[in-house]
Amino acid sequence: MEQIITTHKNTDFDALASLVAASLLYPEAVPVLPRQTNPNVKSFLSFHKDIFEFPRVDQVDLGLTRRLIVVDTNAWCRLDRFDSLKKRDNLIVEVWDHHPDGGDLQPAVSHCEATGANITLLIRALRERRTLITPVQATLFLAGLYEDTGNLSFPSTCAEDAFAAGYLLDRKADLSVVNRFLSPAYGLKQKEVLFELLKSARRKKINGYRIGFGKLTVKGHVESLAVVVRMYLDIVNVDAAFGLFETGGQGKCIVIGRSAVEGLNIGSIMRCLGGGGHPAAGSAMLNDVKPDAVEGMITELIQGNQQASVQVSDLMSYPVTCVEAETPMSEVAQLLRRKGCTGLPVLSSGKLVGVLSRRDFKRLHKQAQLNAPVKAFMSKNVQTIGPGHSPLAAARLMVKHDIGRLPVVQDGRIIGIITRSDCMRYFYDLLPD
Ligand SMILES: [Mn+2]
Repeated sequence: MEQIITTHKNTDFDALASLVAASLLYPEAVPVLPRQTNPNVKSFLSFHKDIFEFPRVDQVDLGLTRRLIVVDTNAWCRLDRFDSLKKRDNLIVEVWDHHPDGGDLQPAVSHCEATGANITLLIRALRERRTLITPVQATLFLAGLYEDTGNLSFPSTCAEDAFAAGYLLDRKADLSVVNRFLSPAYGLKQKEVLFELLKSARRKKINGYRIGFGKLTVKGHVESLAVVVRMYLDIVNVDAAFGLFETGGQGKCIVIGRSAVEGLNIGSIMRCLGGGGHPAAGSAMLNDVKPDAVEGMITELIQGNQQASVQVSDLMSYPVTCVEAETPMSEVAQLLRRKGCTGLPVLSSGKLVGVLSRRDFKRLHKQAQLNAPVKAFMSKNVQTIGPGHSPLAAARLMVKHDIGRLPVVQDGRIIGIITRSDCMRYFYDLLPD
């Protein structure tokens, strides 16, 4: 076979959809499926046997292959039995992938972009070429699109994914079929795993994020562990959950991570552990490591993760106008008016002792009180935050204590102040570059 299209092992719907779409774009090429597909894909394929039939990798001759088109992955190790092509020098590799970090395929032709689902990239190409697709194809493509974007809800979803979904519905994609095959494979075995995970559930606070770790030894092969971890995340109500599965006797640890918040990138954590994934979901397989050690590694990665992403120190304002504790209220009122701010930290011999906000002036009843020192009216229960924390941690603290600003303190000194609107601006992506 001169031209071959293939995709990653443990083929999911996005990968299968991309394989089928690529076969429309490259009619001369033969689509080849890895031997392992995930359980939902397996049942979809057996149901649609007459429509989607592909040779498996052990049924094709790679001797004459000169062009390899790879979809939904960028790494040799995720392909099934294509190693013999690795060293062939007249081979042209072409890649369609939406995983943001490059793998080692080093394609001559690359169609890579960070979209929520890979199928979105292929739908764009099919539409440009005005290739019509059948309702059955549209249904498969939509299953892939929904699977990889969590029904368009994962933070990695982009506008084009949603437009592509609209196009597929217009092409008569069947939602009841999509739902039937996407409905998670949650059976008796999965239920047992979930119950055990919940028994061992541990919640930890790491860098302002609530993280759940569930550890379990599983005997033999349990399918759909990712579905279980997703349910575990919802039930224990954390920002991210990790299932650490020791497979009995083989000394292997399977790690599955799911995140419900932006800023905690599961994919980059998993890549550090030798695996891969997306911002919201990923997995890795480690050899000869105990789950406790893996938990330690993940904890450190989440702590380190903050260094690479936006911190409170990037959003805070400085220098900060402060007042001394003895300053009369009349002067503070003038200062607030002049600076146009709604609150000020109060210092006593350089140390933060309180915060005065505009609201506190309501407690002034007599004119004479304007001569009283600010320390009599300030609130002394001061919440502060360190410069290295995440904007999310700052926002949480403000919501919890119903306050609009947090002094940023390092080594006992105020180095800045972060306000609710600083956080809002960040979360709504209005930060200037
Ligand atoms: Mn994908």
